[in-house]
Amino acid sequence: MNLRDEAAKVLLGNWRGRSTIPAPGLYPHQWSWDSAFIAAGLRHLSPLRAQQELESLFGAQWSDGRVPHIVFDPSAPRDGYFPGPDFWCSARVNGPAHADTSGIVQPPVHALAAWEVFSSEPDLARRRGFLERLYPKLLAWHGYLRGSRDLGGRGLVSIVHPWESGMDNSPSWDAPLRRVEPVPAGEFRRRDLDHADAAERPTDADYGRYVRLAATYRDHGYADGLDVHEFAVEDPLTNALLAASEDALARIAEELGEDPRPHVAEVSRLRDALAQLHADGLFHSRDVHVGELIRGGSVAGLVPLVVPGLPQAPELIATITGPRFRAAELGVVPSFDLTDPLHDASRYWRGPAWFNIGWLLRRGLARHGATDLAEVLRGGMLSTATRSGFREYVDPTTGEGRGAHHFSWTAAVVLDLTSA
Ligand code: 9WN
Repeated sequence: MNLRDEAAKVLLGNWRGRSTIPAPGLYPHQWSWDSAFIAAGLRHLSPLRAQQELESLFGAQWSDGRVPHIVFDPSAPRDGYFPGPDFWCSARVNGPAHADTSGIVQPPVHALAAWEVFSSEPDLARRRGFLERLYPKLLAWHGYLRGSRDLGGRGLVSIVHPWESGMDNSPSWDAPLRRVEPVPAGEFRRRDLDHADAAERPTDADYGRYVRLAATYRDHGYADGLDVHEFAVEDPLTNALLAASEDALARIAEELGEDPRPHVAEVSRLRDALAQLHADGLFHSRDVHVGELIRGGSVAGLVPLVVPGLPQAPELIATITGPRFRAAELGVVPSFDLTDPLHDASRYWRGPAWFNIGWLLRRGLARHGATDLAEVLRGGMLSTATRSGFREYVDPTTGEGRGAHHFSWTAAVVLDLTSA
């Protein structure tokens, strides 16, 4: 079987009728940012399914505009994933009546995916009113982030849980998490370790902190405010993806005969606001409670490359090829600085390379004229995905597969990179 057929097999196998699970076993529901990456790959197999993927996610949008990080599949066992629907749903006030969802969010990459999905089959999308229906929902989603999550008051979105970053276990969260009292390991049952190696997943103490933060948010009815959120961090990846998605919204608005100018202005505003997070050749998160940057080498700090017209792009390109990330040599990008003692090549977001991030960086590099390096990453990701067999993440120096098998966004990225 060739690579594209194998990738297609993964995506078709993980399709659940209206959406795609990230991977069998470990992740049996629909995840928010996974669905965006999946849709960008699925459009090459079935433009209709790609549209449905985003439509089903936004079908579970809350009345306050938030798009939940998990939409639970009612046909999957209720206790198959922890924290499941029984944990999240007891206190929802704005959640949809027809679906069980979590109450936190994930990075806003959806408008970008929606534009890609539309562009691959515009006639079908126009016939189905795909963008007409999605555009107001995307506006409400971005409106929630801008309106309820500018916790630092500096024009940047704050995430309120490490899971909201999509990079749950990044060393960037170590300092703000240290202030959080973990829920003792005996008071909940992790299900992830039934499916994955403990050495490749977060520790029990960190899991206890994740549970504490989520339970506190839930117990406040998912209201936002610095008094509720013990963890409040301005994350460069979230804000950069919001800017890239606003750029996509400008195109979507044009297609629909709406005014694109507010979106163009928003890209420029976010680009300026992001500069507050820039230092030492990349962007950093900022701990809102402490008022300081969390210095360190997370790959999240390179993702602003996706922002059009980013003035710091040459510095980011120097950093991605330098000793901290060695992207030109490795063909993939580690999730954390290779020279930092905290780098761990196997554990989750503390070092391994991930395909969704590589996909974003490749686009960003091409956008800023680094086409040779973009091509190196394309080749590196394709050969690593083949060798590792569509794993969730890989050791960045050996390419050895880690985490879940048959991982959907890995397959989606392969399909997209082989269709370019
Ligand atoms: C918590 C589904 C998700 C991804 C995240 C990744 C991991 C969940 C977990 O899996 O997070 O949301 O249980 O660890 O970190 O990026 O969306 O693939």
